[in-house]
Amino acid sequence: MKELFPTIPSIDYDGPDSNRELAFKYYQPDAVAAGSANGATQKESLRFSMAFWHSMTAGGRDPFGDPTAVRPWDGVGDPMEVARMRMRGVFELTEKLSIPFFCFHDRDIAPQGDTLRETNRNLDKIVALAKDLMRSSPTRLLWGTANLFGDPRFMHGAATSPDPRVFAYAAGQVKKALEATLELGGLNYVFWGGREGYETLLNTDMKREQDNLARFLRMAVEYAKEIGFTGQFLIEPKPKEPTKHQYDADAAACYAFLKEYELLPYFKLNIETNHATLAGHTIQHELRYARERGILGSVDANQGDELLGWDTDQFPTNLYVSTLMMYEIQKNGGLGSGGLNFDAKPRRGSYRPEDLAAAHVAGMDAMARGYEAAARMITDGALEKPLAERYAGWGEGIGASIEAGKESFKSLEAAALDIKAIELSSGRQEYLESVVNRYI
Ligand code: XLS
Ligand code: NI
Ligand code: NI
Repeated sequence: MKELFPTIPSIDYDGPDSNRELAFKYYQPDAVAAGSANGATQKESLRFSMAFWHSMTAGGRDPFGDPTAVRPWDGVGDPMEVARMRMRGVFELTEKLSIPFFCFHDRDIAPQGDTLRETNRNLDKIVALAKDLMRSSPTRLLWGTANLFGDPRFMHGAATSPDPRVFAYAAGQVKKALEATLELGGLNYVFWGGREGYETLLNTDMKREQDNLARFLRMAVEYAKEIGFTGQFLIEPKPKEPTKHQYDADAAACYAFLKEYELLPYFKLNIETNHATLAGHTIQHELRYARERGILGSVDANQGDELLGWDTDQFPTNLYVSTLMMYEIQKNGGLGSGGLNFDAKPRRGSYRPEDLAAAHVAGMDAMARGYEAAARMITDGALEKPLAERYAGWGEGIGASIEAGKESFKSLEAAALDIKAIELSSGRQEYLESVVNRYI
């Protein structure tokens, strides 16, 4: 088959001193990952994924200007032919970059028709092409999802629309997206509630909308069972944008929602870096919160801009952040069926196909380097030892007795009444920050 991206070679490892744009400086797909107990390779441990919507469908449009990206399907008018080229494109690029997975929304990969029936027919054709391409390619599907936010019919929400016809349409769409994900052997299925929220409470029955969202998710669980889809369901928290407030605002809000509606056994979270920062949290906070509750499922790896308050979806290149991310992920025992999906797009000025490849290289190197640093940090117990010391009081005496449930306000008051000064130990924050720096 003719190459779509002839200027992008197969990317190889060139070492940390290399300054070749299209070469890995840290990521060695076939080398054993640092700290791996079972000899897993970096490729198997990092589980990178390419986001179809950013890498294939989007072209760099922003609110002030037209697309800038130069792509092989420019000027090819027929939308189905463009869709076929893009699907071939994602396989070509993931193979050249040693990225084992990709992810898509239903509407990224195939054009809409006049009716859902027609749209589904388009989707079927492209899914068949993807399945065919998989026969001779190592690239696999990390997750599928449905775009329930782009079309004007979703302006007031999808599963949370005040109009039940929209709820029905969204249900039909997710049914089909689940079938497509199953057909392609997808390992997970994602729900990101882009329009599941509100612009103003003046026109919103919040309780009803959340009840309906829970109904919708339950139907998805039931349908998955019916068709034999055993992949992991994931909710992707995000506080706002496009709506003013989204119900899946952050990991804690998702946890409360899943618990309230008894959906916890069926869902984990897909945590995105830029969404964490929009929610006023660090990505480490979101990963930690999710892992401590056993619901850390997957990661959308990107980063925001500290000076811009929206989802800029930049490729993640911050080593400090990647190290702490990888720390949490390794502490979680990896991501299971999840992965590191680059929900990221090159800047508008990085318009060449080579920039798209270079952006992935930069992100993969940052993640690989963070992974290695985190593994060394964990092997040395660099953070664990000071942490254990800080909480040592809970392992003995009154601390152990409190944690064993043997104390009460009365008994504790009796123990406290005659304590004079309490000499606390230092939190040593700056020292610990310097410890992390040493490993990067
Ligand atoms: C948007 C989200 C979206 C999800 C998939 O901000 O990140 O891209 O990952 O619907
Ligand atoms: Ni995302
Ligand atoms: Ni996002």
